[in-house]
Amino acid sequence: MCNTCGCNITPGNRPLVMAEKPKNGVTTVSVLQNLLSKNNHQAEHNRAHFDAQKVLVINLMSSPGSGKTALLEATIKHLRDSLKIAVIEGDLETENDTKRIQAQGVPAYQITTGTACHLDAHLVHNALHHLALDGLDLLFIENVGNLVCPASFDLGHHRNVVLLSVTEGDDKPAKYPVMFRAADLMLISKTDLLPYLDDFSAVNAEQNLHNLANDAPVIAFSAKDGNGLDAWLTWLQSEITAYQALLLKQQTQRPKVQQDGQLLHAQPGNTKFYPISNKTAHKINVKQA
Ligand SMILES: Nc1nc2c(ncn2[C@@H]2O[C@H](COP(=O)(O)OP(=O)(O)OP(=O)(O)O)[C@@H](O)[C@H]2O)c(=O)[nH]1
Ligand SMILES: [Zn+2]
Ligand SMILES: [Zn+2]
Ligand SMILES: [Zn+2]
Repeated sequence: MCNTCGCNITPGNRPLVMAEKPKNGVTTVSVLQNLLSKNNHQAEHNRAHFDAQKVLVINLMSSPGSGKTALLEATIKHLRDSLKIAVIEGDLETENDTKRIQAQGVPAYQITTGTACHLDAHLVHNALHHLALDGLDLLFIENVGNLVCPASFDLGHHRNVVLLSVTEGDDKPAKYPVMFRAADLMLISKTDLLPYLDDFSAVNAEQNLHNLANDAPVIAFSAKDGNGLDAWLTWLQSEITAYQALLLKQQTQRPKVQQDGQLLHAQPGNTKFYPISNKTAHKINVKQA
C-alpha cells in the first residue's frame, strides 16, 4: 500500500519532495530514501529541542481506536497536578482528540495529515511552533492510528509506547512485527472488556511480543475502570527519572525506529514513487493556529 498510496508525503516534508523536480511525474526510490534520511536528520534536531527543555517525549502508537486518547485523558487526570504535560495529536482529519485533551486542562496541538498515515519529524517540528516546551515535564505525541508505518519514523521523541486493545486479538504482535519490535512498552488496553471475550490471552500477547526478541515490559489496563493505571504511571515516572539522569550525563534516549519498516515504504530496485496530484496536495493542510 505504502509504495503507491503516497503516504510518505506529509505537509511537513512535501517541500523536500518538490525540490527533487520529478521527471514525467515519476521519481525513483532514491527520493524516498532521501526523505527518510532527511527525516532522521530533522528528528535529531527535534530531540535537541526536547533535551534543551528537559522534556521527556513519548510516542503513542496503535491501530485506530485502541484507546490512545482515553489513556491520555486518564493519565492527565492523575498527573496534571504534579507534572506539566502537553500533547501533540496526529490524525488524518478532525480536531476531536485535541479538544478532548484540552478539556482536561492541558495544552494540545492537532496535526491533520490529510492522507499521510503516520507523523514524521517535519510535522512534529512544525507543531513545536504552536506549543511552549518551556517548563514541560512530559510531551505525548499521539500518532495516527496505524499498526505499521508510524514505527518507521523517528520524530525526535524518546520512547515508544504501543497499545494493543483486547478486542484486536492477542496475535497482533506476531502479525505486525515492525510495530511491536519498536515498543519500549506494550500496553494491553480495555481490559474491562475481557469478561465478554473468550479468546484473548494476555499471556499469549506477551509471548508473541517476546517472540520478536523484544523484552519490553507489558502492562494491562483499562481507561474505563482504572485498573492497571498505577503500573503505567509508575513506568512513566521511572522513565522521567531515567531520562533526567541521562541528561545530567549529557546523553539522551533514542527510540527503537524500525528500519525494516522504512523498507516497506521503499523496496529497493523495483519501486516507483508517484507524487500526489496537485488536487490531492491541496487537501493536505497543517492547521495553523
Ligand atoms: N470498554 C472500554 N472502552 C474504551 C477504553 N478506552 C477507550 N475505549 C473506547 O474505545 C473507543 C476509542 O477510544 P479512543 O481513546 O478514541 O481511541 P484512539 O486510539 O485514541 O483512537 P484514534 O485516535 O481514532 O486512533 C472509544 O469509544 C472509547 O470510549 C477502555 O479502557 N475500555
Ligand atoms: Zn504508510
Ligand atoms: Zn527547530
Ligand atoms: Zn485518539
